[in-house]
Amino acid sequence: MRLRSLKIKDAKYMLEWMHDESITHNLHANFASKTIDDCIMFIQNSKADKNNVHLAVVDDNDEYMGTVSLKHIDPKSRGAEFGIVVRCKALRKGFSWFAMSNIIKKAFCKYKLSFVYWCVSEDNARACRFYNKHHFSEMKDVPSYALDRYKDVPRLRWYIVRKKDKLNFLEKDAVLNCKIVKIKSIGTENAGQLSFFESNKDIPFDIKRIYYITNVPDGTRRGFHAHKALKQLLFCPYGEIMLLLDNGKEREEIILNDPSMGIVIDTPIWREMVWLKSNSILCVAASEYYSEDDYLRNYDDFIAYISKEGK
Ligand code: T46
Repeated sequence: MRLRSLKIKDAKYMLEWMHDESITHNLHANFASKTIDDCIMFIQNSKADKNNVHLAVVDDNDEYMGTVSLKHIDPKSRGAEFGIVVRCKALRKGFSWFAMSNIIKKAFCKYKLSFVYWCVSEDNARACRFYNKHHFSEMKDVPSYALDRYKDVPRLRWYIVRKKDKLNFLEKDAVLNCKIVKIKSIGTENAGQLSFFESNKDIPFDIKRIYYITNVPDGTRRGFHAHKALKQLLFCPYGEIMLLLDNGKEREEIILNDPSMGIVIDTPIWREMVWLKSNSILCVAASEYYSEDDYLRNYDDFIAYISKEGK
């Protein structure tokens, strides 16, 4: 999937969601009367629009799945309103999160904005769950120019993400030398989410061992070691765990709190894990059978090892 400019060929799929009541019932504007010509005009006008960015989120065959937008870009406050709508067939397939996280990254990196905000009806439980799950903050001091746009709409909840927010998806795609991988996840309405990865496709090694750490009280620290050759994927399917990584020169931390995020550690790196919430689960897929000989459990031995090996 990717984001790209809107194309005229997208118009028929745009019209599809506009006439799909299951999609439009939570939207504030009225789309039922729109025609294919309206869609074509919107796509044409979007190219020269300086105040709004509208992009298509498309699948691997370049088929339009929805529109994601930065609207009412305000050059003074450097803020913009986020908006997204996807077709029915794109629901629960990861398109919404992909489009949202990528356009917010563009807002900060490409368009140099400082914050992005949006609102949703308090009655839209699915959207509120989605935004809360991704740790977006509620916006308390909503600017009057934004409130004015929705003055006739009751029971709105406002969200904001700022450039400086420490949200995982805004971070780099690696911590120290360790790649952050997106674990594929498929949601089922009112029935949870299934996540999966496959050896040598999603992670760069064969899996010989899986282990997981459970029943850990919050505040507990574990780890305090590096591995010489072992490659591992670490992920937290439940709860919140801080992973501290140290390559002998720098230390970096990352919070694992999303079942669809994993960290591949495939070089000798010192690691410590801190349980931020009781009973959080740490799962690990490892490239080798258990061998105590592969551990460097003393920090000085770790430094000596990486110096000797030139790692
Ligand atoms: C790692 C971090 C993320 C086994 O017998 N078999 C195994 O497969 C494993 C992983 C451990 N053990 C034994 C070794 C120790 O006697 O279980 C005991 C607890 O292991 P440890 O103190 O190393 O646990 P953590 O949480 O400090 O570290 C573990 C992994 O050992 C390590 O490889 O990278 O999780």
